[in-house]
Formats: sequence, C-alpha cells, structure tokens
Amino acid sequence: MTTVTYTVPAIHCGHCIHTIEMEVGELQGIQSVKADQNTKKVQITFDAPASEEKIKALLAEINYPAEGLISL
Ligand SMILES: [Cu+2]
Repeated sequence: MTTVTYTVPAIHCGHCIHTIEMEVGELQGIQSVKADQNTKKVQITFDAPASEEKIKALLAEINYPAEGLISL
C-alpha cells in the first residue's frame, strides 16, 4: 500500500472535492482519496494495479492536474 499527497491548485470548491474523490476513487486499486479544499491537497492511498502514473494521468484528464508530490 502506498500513500501519496499531491498539490492540486485547480481545487476551488466542494464540487471539485467531490469530483476528484469520485473519479479517482473509481480507479482500480484505490483504497482512499481525501481532497482538501483549503490546502488544495489530495491524499491518495492505493495498491496495484493503481499507480502514481495512472493517478496523475487521470487527474490531468479531469482538469485537476497534480503539480507537486509530497511524500507521505
Ligand atoms: Cu470547484
């Protein structure tokens, strides 16, 4: 199990939080997704077949590109 935290500057309201948590949560292997409106950070815990590459690709696809990785 891996936990990563990304900064997602495009987060601006509760709808963004909902969209990110729902979309990322649908990826196979995702254990939890927690997005924070105030800090604009998204913490994701996952197992294979999910990967950082797939998560970042999805976030970019739904217009919430991850701009930084904060390890644990
Ligand atoms: Cu929003």
